[in-house]
Amino acid sequence: MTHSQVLQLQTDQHFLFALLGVSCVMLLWCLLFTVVCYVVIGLFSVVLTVVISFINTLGVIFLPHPVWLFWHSSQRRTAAKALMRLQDTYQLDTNTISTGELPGSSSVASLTVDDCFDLGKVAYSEADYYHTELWMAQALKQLDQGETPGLMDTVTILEYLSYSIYQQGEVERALNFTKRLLELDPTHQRANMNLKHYEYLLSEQKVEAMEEDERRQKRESRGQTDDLLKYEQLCRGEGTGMSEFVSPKNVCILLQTFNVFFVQIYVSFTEISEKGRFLLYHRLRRATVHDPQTGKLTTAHYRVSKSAWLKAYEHPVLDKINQRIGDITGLDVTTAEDLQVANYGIGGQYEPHFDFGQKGELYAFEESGTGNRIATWLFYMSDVPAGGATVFTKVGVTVWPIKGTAVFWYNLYPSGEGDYQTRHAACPVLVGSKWVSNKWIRERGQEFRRRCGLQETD
Ligand SMILES: O=C(O)CCC(=O)C(=O)O
Repeated sequence: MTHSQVLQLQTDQHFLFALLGVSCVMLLWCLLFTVVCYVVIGLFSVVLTVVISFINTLGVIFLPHPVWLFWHSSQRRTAAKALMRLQDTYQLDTNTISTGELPGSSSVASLTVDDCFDLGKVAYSEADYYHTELWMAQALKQLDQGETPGLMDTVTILEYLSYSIYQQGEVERALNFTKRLLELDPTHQRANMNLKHYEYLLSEQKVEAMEEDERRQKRESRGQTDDLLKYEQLCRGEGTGMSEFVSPKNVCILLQTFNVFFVQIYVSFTEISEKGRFLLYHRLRRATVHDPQTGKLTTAHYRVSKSAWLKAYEHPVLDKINQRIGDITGLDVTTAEDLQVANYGIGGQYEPHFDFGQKGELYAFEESGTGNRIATWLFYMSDVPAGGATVFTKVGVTVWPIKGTAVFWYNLYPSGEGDYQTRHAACPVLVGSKWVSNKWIRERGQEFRRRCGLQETD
């Protein structure tokens, strides 16, 4: 080895050592940076908590806790909202829910004071003072009955309770709960301020009795539209039921209500119920709706279920089903959509809607070239212990899901115009799980099977 080669080797070695040294230093810096970030974020959240608590003590009558809401996991919030939806739809009182004695359910799971408080807090975060009051009152009731609270204390519950009552315009009741709070904690700064504020309002408010009445009415209907009120009413079975007409011998039972034509049939495809579920278990995804503005598929709070599509070639039974639907309805099913299987868990629902694409709406059906959804075949693949009916809000009909039955209706008049009497919905499941499948039959292919009428509504 020459002298210059030895020198070169030494230089290379030095270079490698230097590189190693720099890498180690950089690694250490990265580690240090991570630790510092971790500590800074931790400190920041502590400072934020202190600042919020301080702001809270300054607050006069508000309970500005919006930042706490970031601590609520989104799943808890979603579950809490679903529970309140069930509570409204089925007019369940908080005690029934809290004790877990739900209709159709044999297992009893009860809620603790803290659970009730959490539900109230989710409602509070949505400025839903109606449910805040209900759940805080339930938490208080359970405390009064001697339940030991985990994290919550009576003062905090009373504060939320009185504030939500105040927000609903019932100052006198809010005042009474504030007084009760002050008996427990006479130095409570915000409650003392609120007390003065409520007393002041009451001295002025006597003349507002009528306004108060109006507020109460508004609160009771919770700003619901007639359509949604009807939906809830029918979900509770306060309408014309259909199930009592169904006979278990494949007999079609017809009910002609205005222009809507229903048939609930025992088709006894138990095979599809079992195989369909098996085939789809891993394919189910959150169901989507068409955004009428963009024409694109999107998820929506008013449709809560999981669904997937089954192609006819995936199992011989699917072919049989298509044939059978075609035979029963007399319609051409070769242009129909694939079978959509849907599963609704507890609280799962689909609020009132039409299956057909409406005029002026951008809808995906146009792309397929097979026309609008002329008819719907809805197949019940499971029984549902409580809730989960299909309801027709315009004609006031409730169809209870019975495994092995199907319901069929035309969405369009023979003229091709949409029939607005077909507005329908899937009620929230109260207990159990609901499985259905839909076959949407299209206009193309029906030209000689269902001839056009001369009038729009023929
Ligand atoms: O599940 C139901 O009862 C109704 C389903 C429905 O309306 C739909 O998927 O369009």
